[in-house]
Amino acid sequence: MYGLDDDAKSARFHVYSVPFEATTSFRQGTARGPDAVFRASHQVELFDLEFGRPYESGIAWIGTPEGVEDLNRRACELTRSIRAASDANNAIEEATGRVNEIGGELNALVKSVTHLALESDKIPVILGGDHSVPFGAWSAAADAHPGLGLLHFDAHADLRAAYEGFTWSHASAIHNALRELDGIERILQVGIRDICDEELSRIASAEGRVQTVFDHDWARAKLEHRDLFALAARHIATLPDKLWITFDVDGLDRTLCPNTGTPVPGGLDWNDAAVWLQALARSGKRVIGIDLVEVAPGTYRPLGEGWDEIVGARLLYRLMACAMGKV
Ligand SMILES: [Mn+2]
Repeated sequence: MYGLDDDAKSARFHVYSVPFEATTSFRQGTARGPDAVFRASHQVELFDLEFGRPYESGIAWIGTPEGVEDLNRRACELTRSIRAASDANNAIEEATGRVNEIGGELNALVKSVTHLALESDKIPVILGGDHSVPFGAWSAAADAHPGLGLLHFDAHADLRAAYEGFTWSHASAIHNALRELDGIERILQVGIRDICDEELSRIASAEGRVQTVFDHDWARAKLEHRDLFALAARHIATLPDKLWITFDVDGLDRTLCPNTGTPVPGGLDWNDAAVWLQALARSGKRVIGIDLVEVAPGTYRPLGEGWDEIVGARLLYRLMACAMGKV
């Protein structure tokens, strides 16, 4: 990956590909994300003017854990049949139950590889796939480091309970983390601009466990020429010392992810994201794991061939720089 030849033993970062998108609700394609990001990584300049030299820590591409592709194929077939049905019936209910079981199996698989990486003192990097993919990784991380913080970049709050009947829906990722993972102490959400009433109440009832920086508030701070670095640093300071970063690429402006599954107008531009990541890298917090989800290489190419994955590969590189803490 990134044109490096690092072996798994010496590399600090272990990158896992998890091409799973069973509950994608609008536009498919993110299961092809990991391979596309891998290919695009070869075009990334290893010296990053702002973020230094993440490659010095060693980045090893571990590949796809055995069984993931099969789970994805089975679950996608079931979701297709559910969506094709005109009304609810017993068969649909049964198929939905099976999708939920498959989601549980995927969680267990991702949890076990993440656990292995953490145990051998590596920084696991999970490349999705949709936003349901990293739940198992967060679970392993929360077990290993109770009191963990989650830094969540996204257009969506992902606080829906069992969206469309799917327990492990991409739209329920943070809801599930709050409900199931006591080891996650606090969540900071950034870029959020698509949210329903139920999700807003969920934030309120979490009593400070979830803190949300809405996109419109960030945009206003920009217009008012406020000190964005200080603003980001203040929010990051409220997180625990150990963090997992979960980055849904649709938190970025849509021009940076034209083929992602559920795009929303607005969002962080490239340099806004850099401000957040610089603030994080300089915060003294320790990043113990990373996931990047919802990158989709598609056929809509307003900015030329391979744009979604070029952005994904560069973003992932910077996320790893944050985990090195040297910027
Ligand atoms: Mn999203």
